[in-house]
Amino acid sequence: MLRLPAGKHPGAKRSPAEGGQPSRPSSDYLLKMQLVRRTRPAAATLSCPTPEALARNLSWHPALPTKSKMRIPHSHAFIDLTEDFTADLFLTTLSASGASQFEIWENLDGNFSVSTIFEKPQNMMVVGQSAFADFDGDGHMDHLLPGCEDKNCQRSTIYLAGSGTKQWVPVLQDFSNKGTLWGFVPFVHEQRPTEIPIPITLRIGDYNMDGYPDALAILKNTSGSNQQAFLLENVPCNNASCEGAHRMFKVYWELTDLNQIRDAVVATFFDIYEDGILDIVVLGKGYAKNDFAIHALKNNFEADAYFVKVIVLSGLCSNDCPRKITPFGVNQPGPYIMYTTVDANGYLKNGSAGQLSQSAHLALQLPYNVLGLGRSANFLDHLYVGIPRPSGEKSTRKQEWTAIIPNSQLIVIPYPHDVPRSWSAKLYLTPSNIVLLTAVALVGVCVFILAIIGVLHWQEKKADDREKRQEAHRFHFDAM
Ligand SMILES: [Ca+2]
Ligand SMILES: [Ca+2]
Ligand SMILES: [Ca+2]
Repeated sequence: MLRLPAGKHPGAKRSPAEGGQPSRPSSDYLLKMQLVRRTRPAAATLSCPTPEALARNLSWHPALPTKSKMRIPHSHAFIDLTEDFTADLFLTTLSASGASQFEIWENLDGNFSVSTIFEKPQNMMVVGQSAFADFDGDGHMDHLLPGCEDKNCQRSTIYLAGSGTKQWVPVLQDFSNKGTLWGFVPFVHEQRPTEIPIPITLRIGDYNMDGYPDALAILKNTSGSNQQAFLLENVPCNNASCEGAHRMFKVYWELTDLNQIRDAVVATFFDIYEDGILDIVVLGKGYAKNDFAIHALKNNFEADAYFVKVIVLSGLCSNDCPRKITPFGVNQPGPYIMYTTVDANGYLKNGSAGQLSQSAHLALQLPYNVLGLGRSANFLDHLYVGIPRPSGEKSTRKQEWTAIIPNSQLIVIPYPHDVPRSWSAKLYLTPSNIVLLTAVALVGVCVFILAIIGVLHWQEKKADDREKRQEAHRFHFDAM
């Protein structure tokens, strides 16, 4: 486990000046927080070890010798960026000259060592939060960076740095629709304490399950005051500037349901119906002042596309795992998931995702990963899962499963952590009409084959009888 010094922990309290939540939130907000807190202790005392017990096992030690200052607001991540299924550390820091830069600290033999430092795109003035997704569907993690080329975000851009490259390729530059120019909402340090400062953020999810992750972004009308959530679809590149990435984002300007939510502040994906299809949750300003309302939009996308939903648990018990109890635990940060399959045209297809790689500044990542498979109903040939490992441990913690059925949910229990071959995976299938139709078709085919066998058998028996009669007839004739 990585341990950061106290105060630098992602969960540590931050002052509003550092980009944390304001010290005096609105009364509604406070009320909700109190309600949540009140319900917590009862559940916590049942399953968690006492704070004293935890304190006994924890000790602080330096993990990284970085001298760079951290950028505020940061967008650090804990995700595998070196294709070895072990989470590395991605840091957003400031260079000596004060420019925004990115550091990748690779987990090499159990120790974090700096592998790459690279700068932001040259003309980017406002830098948003980095997001990670396998944008081009090659099985390796890519780095998406939204931002603006001027202070007021009149010219917004989303850049992509492909896996292993330091080269920035723009994947979305055109933010105009019917003469109206839209742009990201820049992060403002000094705001009224009633507002929550949120950096420019892309929230990732494959809403149409084609295997290419799409995104949700909040844009504002640069000439007016309207602010809305927009869906950005990942489509093949159709202009010269994004050629290096092969893919680009296309903004859905005319989605009535999303457009109806005025003054959207946060938008993210969530599988509300637990059916593997990602729905959308939008936080918008309510009708009353300083009031927020949560809107949920059902994704009624009904294409014949397939998915696999993977959740990697911590594989821990609250105390020592008593006998016969499966150590489920909760979903842990840092696992990396990759699949290989064959698409409808017979070509090899990959996809990958990291689980819970970011949390601060409302990253609002999914607690699981929904990997779109496109229209191919083929089995997943291989599904690899790797989890982070503690400092000093040299062997990777990675396991492979084969022949995973599409449209299923896989729950991976990595217990014990250091013996990947003992890890277990539970597969849950969602019974749907298609399953019933398949069963009917299967029974129908069986009955049809049985009928053919029956007819053939009957014909053969008839032929046998005829032959026997002829034989007997010939015998009599010969005897004469
Ligand atoms: Ca790695
Ligand atoms: Ca990729
Ligand atoms: Ca997609």
